[in-house]
Amino acid sequence: MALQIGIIGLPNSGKSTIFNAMTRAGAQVAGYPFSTVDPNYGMAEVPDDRLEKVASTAGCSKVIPAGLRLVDIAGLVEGAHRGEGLGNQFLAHIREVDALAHAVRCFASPDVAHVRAEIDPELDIAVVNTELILADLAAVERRKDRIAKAAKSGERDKARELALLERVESELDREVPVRAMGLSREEEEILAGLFLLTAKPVIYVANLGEEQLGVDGPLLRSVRDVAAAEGAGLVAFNARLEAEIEELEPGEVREFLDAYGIDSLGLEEFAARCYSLLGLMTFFTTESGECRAWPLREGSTAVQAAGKIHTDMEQGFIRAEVIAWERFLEYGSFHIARDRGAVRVEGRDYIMRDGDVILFRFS
Ligand SMILES: Nc1nc2c(ncn2[C@@H]2O[C@H](COP(=O)(O)OP(=O)(O)OP(=O)(O)O)[C@@H](O)[C@H]2O)c(=O)[nH]1
Ligand SMILES: [Mg+2]
Repeated sequence: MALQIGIIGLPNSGKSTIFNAMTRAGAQVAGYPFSTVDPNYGMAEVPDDRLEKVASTAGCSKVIPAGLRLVDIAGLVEGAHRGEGLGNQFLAHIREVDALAHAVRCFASPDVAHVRAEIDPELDIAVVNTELILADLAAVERRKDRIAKAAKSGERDKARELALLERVESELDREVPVRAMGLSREEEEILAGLFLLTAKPVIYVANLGEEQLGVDGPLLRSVRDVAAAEGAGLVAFNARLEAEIEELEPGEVREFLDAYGIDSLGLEEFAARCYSLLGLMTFFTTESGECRAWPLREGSTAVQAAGKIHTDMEQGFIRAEVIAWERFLEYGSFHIARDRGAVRVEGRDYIMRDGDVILFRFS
């Protein structure tokens, strides 16, 4: 199963607009709240400057970028943890994803309803985060009840888990998300089975109005302050404009950006940041005229990488022939690089590096 980013936020914050621009999947976008009910799923391409270079060096006619799976989730409102709005149903959808992109409305528009009269990013974020925290508190309490007896009767790991749960509970009570609690790897593993919502890594997406582009205004600053306080990521762009850019011919993009004073594509940065939020890196393959970028969890081995391509490759794995992408460009082909001794032969436990160009040998 590919790793997934869930787009969350208040109703009408622009989640479906972001999703569509990223995936071209054509989800419903509307000026009324709760236009999304069932989640939309789609793949977004992750832009990578290296891919075209590797492809043209290898003489590949077909180029396939790495994909990122996005889930556009229904808007969350106050009381969602008790089932308000679409409540528990979408908390369950949030539970399924690996990381969160939290859309925050900064754009003003009389045509698009907002939960309150004014746009207040800090308050809006708090409404959503409070719901996630309350849902986590409920999950922690349920788990405490379940293990309390075993812990009291002297089961060592249950007693340890209970102590951890109590600590987590008191931090959640102070509105600290689990991701910001500074838990150890071991503690995270103990909690993993609870699928806590606030343990997921987050990137905030400030959805700016056109007039706010290129300006470090108060609304953007307030999103940045929240992100910084949590150690979370931040990207800022105008979702509707970015969606329009996606529709343009490549030759028209620069002019369009200049007209709005935008210096780079927000969605491209967003894709790249989501990718690293998920702890992903990229390797390249160049066989049979097809150059492809593959996403892979950092720290994965060669045999795991082979498994991303095909289970046959994983099961019949013999060896991997590897060269860093920059060196691949220098030599101009696998063949020449191999002749000059620049291609390394690696076994199944080789830890893959970002930018490896790789050829798997399998039986
Ligand atoms: N002015 C302006 N309008 C936007 C922007 N982004 C989205 N909208 C509009 O806001 C409305 C809501 O956008 P959606 O993408 O449907 O919002 P959503 O968060 O998916 O909403 P729900 O699914 O109802 O929770 C639509 O009318 C969009 O056209 C923006 O950057 N600027
Ligand atoms: Mg929507």
